Amino acid sequence: MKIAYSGWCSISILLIALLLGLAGCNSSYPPTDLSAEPLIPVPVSVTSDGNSFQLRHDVTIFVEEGNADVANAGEYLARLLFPATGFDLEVEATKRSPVKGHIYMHLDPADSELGKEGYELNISDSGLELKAAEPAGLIMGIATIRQLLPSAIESSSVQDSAWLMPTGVIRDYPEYAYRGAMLDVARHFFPVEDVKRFIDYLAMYKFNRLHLHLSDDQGWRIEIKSWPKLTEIGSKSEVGGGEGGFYTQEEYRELVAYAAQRNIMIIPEIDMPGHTNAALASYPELNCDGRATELYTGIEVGFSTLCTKKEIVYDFIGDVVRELAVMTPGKYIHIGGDESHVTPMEDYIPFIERVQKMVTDAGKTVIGWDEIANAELAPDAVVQYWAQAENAQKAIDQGRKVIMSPATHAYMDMQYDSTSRIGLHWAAYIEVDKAYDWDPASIEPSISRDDILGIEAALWTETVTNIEDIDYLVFPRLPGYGEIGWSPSDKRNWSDYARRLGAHQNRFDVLGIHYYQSPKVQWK
Ligand code: TNX
Repeated sequence: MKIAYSGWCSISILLIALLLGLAGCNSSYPPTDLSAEPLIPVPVSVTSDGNSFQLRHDVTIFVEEGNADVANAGEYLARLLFPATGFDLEVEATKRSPVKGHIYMHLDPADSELGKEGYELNISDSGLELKAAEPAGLIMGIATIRQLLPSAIESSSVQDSAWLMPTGVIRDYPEYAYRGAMLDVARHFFPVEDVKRFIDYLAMYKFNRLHLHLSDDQGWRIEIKSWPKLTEIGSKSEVGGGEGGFYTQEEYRELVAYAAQRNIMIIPEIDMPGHTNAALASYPELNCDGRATELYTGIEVGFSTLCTKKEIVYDFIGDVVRELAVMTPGKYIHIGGDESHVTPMEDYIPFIERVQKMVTDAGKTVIGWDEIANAELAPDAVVQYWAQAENAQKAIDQGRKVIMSPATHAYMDMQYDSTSRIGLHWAAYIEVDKAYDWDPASIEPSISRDDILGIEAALWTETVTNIEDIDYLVFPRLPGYGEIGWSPSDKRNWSDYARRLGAHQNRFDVLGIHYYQSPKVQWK
């Protein structure tokens, strides 16, 4: 009753307190300190000049004339800004330099420090200039612009906001050329829409590789026209007995194009000679005893193998590799090679050597899990370290580069702690701090900076059935892997990162990401 009596007064006091509180949270409004922005990955250099730039409905995105990639980047930015701002920004080719009050995007190939993916963003109260030595750098710069705008920019519907960003200069380029994430679509199948959403996540944090684990014991997920039963039979299962699924070649190409627009190369993996039960169930002739296996819906590993002594197995792989190569513009094909526990080593080695040759004959570069380093590696083969440092060492001894995916730190299917609702824990529990706080160049004493092509965080999906599950394991660990791959190690530290990550909470909320609310992060 007492509360009702002082009704209006308490409500107004409450409202005022709330408004003050909101203003307090948002202490820097309008935003004027570029160096205080919680950017992930943290840029190489930021200079602040204390003003702000406002994106208005009448801003034009000017793009350097005569370059289709620059024009595409301009269109990409316009499309990204449209849903939340409602501004239908024009993209216009120009020969001139920046126009006052507008956005200008161009290339400066002479600025070689920026490399393939670096960019320079010059924001003043009278305009925004984004330049790069190559088009990919413009896409990376756009990821930064996005984070400099209010979180509401991530909304899919028009928001009432002043689209302000602080002024200054950012010069930024990646530490590692390969910054990847893997999605296992074999243990559980995920439709095209989910994969696109996953690609969107990668684009936000400057990843440039998506490795799709397209085949395993539980399912074959890519249409191969010359071996149709792979999908007629082998795609129709998944862990736990769901209906499975596969991508048609057309859908796969659609994913390739969607990723490419965001500077992400898709790397298809066909895992062999182990992890092949779905193929062995589809085609009896791939088995040594000539009998098809049953489809498999459990989560054991290491029990299946292609019959490495049969010629038809190599006809099969040749066809698969050729079809994959045609639909994959990116340079890599991943041949798996992990956990082939029932393939004797004396069969495994010649098998891997022969399959590498098929991939190079198809004009592609081989990637394989670290076990493949037991074989003689193709001249430019890349080895993905996940478990055994001595295998990585064998690759380094052969003069090859390594992708760092240490299961103890970079496996997003590991539980955060023993209470995590899904996930495995055979390698470790990986809380957000552990996921972030390691350095690729020092985690294994025998693997040094020069040996490393980059990093990849893997999401195996034995326990992951839908996009909510993906979100829960991927967020908030993923941004950290993005930063490890992009930012120089002397710019990175956990406590500063935990603060920046916390500030991304609003973005996760606006995007409807079902993230794990880790107690390690300083949430807003
Ligand atoms: C090991 S990592 C595997 C996968 C499993 C994963 C589960 C690797 C190359 N092989 O087959 O899905 O553990 O964490």
